[in-house]
Amino acid sequence: MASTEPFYITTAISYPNGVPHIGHAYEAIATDALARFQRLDGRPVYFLTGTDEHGQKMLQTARREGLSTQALADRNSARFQDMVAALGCSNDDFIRTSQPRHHAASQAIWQRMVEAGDIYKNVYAGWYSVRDEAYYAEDETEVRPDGVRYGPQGTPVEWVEEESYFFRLSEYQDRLLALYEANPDFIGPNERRNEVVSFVKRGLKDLSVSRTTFDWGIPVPGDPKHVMYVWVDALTNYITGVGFPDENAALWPFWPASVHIIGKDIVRFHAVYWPAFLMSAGLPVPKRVFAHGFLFNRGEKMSKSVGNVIDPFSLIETYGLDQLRYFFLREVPFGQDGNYSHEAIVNRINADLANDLGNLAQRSLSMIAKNAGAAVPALGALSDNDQAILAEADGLYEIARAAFGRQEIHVALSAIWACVANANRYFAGEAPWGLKKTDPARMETVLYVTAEVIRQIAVLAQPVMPGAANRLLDQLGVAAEARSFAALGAAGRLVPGTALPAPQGVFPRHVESEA
Ligand code: ME8
Repeated sequence: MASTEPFYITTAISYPNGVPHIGHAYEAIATDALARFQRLDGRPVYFLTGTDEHGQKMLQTARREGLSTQALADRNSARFQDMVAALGCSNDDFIRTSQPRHHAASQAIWQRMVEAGDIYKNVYAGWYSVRDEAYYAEDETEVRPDGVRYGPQGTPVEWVEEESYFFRLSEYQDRLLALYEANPDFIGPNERRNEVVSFVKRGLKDLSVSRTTFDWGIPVPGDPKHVMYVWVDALTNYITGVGFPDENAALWPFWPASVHIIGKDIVRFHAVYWPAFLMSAGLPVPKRVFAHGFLFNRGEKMSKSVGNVIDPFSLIETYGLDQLRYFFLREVPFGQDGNYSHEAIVNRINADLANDLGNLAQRSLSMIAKNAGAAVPALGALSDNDQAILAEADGLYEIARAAFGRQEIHVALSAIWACVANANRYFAGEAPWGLKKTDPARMETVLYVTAEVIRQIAVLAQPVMPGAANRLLDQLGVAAEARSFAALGAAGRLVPGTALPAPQGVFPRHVESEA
C-alpha cells in the first residue's frame, strides 16, 4: 500500500570552491531518482539541494583567485544550479548557506545549544584539514615520507591553536549509541553503520565549533569575533530549508528528514555530529542517513579520445541525459564505489537501452502501427505465457518499492530489466509477425500484452529516465494523469482501441563521433 507520509530528501550541499564534478552529478541524479519515485508513489515530497559557502577552503580559494569569497560563491554556486537543472533534477529549492534565512537558522540552533548548556569557551589546539574542513585527533593522522602530516582521508592537516567555543559532544556518546541501537536503519549501508558505531564506542571528545582566525562564516551570537565552524552551519541547511526556526512554517511538517543522501567521506558529520546538535537543540533527528560510494574514472580512453567528459555538462552532451542517469544508477550498486569509462557507458546504452528496451518498443509499436490499425490492439483470451509475463510486470512495483525504500536503486533496475529481457523472449517466442495471416486476433493479443508490459516498465523507469520514459508513454497513448504508480498493475491497463501516434525510436544507439 502506498503511503501518504511526507518524504523529505536532501543531497549534501556542495562546496562551490570549484566547479561541479561527476561525484556531485552522481549524488544529484541518485537523489532525484529517489525523490521522483516517492512522488510518483503518491507521497508529498520535498527535495532540497544547494551549496555550502563558508569555511576556510572557500576563503583560501578566493584569495588564490583574487576574488572576494562572496564573488567566488556567487560564480560557482550558479554553476551548481546550472548542473542540477541540466541533470533534470526535480529539487524544490536550492539553498545557499550565505543567504540571510540560513544565517538566522544557524544562529537559532546555536542559541538552543547554548541554552541546553552544551556550548563553552576554551582553546583549541590540534590538527585541522582545510580540504575536509575537519578536526582530527593526532592518532588519526600520520606523517608520510614526504614529511607532510595527513588525516584519515589522505588530505594534509595543519596545526591550529586558537580560542574556540566547544560543543559537549562527549556528553552524547550514550545517547548516540542508543539512537543507533533503537533505529537500526539510521545509517545505511551497513558497513557505514558499523564504522560509525565503532567510532562512537571508542569515545567522543568535545568538538571545536567556532574559529577566530578568519571571518568568512556565520557570527556566533553575542560574540562576533567568532564565526561558527563551517560544519555547524552546513548541517543546519537541512532545517533552514524547511523553515527553521519558524516551527509554524508551512514546510516544517517535513522535518525530520526521511533521508539525507551523502557520500561516504562525510558520514561522521551526518551520523554523529548532526544528531547530537539536534538532540541538544531539542529537535527530532533525521530518520536515515545513506552514504553512497565514490566514482572513479577507469577509462583512459574517455579523457584521451572523447575530450573532457568528466565535466557533467559534456557527459550529458556526449551520451544524453537519460542515458547517463540510467548508466550511473544501473551500473553502480548504490552505496558502493563504482567505475565509469567510455566503454562501460556505451555498452549500457547500446545493450540495455537501444537493444533490449528500445528494440522491443520499436518492433511491437511498428507492428501495431502497421497491422493493428495504429491503436491499442484488441485483447483476446490470455495464454499461460501471456499471464506469466503480465504477472511479472505487475509484480515489479512491490519489488521496486521495497528496493527504493532502502535506496537500492540498482536492485529495482535489475528487476525491471530482467522483465525487459523476459518480454523480449516472450515476443520472440510468440512471433506475432507469423500470426498476421494465420491468427490475427492472437497477433493482437500478443501485441497488446507486449505493449502493456512496456507501459509498466516505462511508468517505473520515470524516476531514473524521466524524459525517455515519458516519450515512451506518449507513444502508448497513456494520459499524463495516468502515469503515477497508482496506475501500475491492473488499475491502469491499456484500453484497446485507443489511438496511438506514429512510433519513434526513443533509445538511439551510441555512435562514435569522428572527433
Ligand atoms: O563535502 N564520487 O561538499 P563537497 C561520489 N560541503 N561522490 C562524491 C565524489 C566522488 N568522486 N566526490 C565528492 C562537502 N562526492 C560538504 C557537504 S553537507 C551538510 C556538506 C560527494 O562538495 C561528497 O561525498 O566536497 C558529498 O556528499 C558531495 O559530493 C559534496 O561534496
